[in-house]
Amino acid sequence: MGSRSDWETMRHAVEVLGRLGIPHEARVVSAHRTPERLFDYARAARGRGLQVLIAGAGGAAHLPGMAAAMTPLPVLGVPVESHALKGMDSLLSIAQMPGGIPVGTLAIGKAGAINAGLLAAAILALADPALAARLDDWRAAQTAGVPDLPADA
Ligand code: RP5
Repeated sequence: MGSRSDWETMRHAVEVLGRLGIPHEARVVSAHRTPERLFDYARAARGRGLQVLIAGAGGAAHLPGMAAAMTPLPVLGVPVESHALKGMDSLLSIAQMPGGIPVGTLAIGKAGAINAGLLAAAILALADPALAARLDDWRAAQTAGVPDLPADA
């Protein structure tokens, strides 16, 4: 994530990864304030054995696109809700990548962070049957947890 201030959003991705038993790490890496840290992190990611990057940032959110430019790994972008423009700035700056360097962009805020975790899990599950089974169980539990009625009778 681009800042510690993004953690309140990005912790939801981390919670999903933890719940599904996926090894992960969380780091603050800013495209603007720590560009060399971003370069080092993205360039080393594949060699360190990372398989998917989730990049969350707000405002002029260059982080996911810059990360995607420097690694062949799939990069999932989470637009963090900004104060001034409610995350529309984040969404557009993450989603509107020029053809050639993709960022898989999720929804603004908490829902996007949760879904980034789930989408990362689905990508990893393609080559991990045990994780695929855990993801199936998670989805079945979610389905079972949806009540029929809108309120208690
Ligand atoms: C971005 O600027 C970060 O991703 C964050 O969403 C936003 C504001 O950062 P702070 O000023 O709160 O550190 O780079």
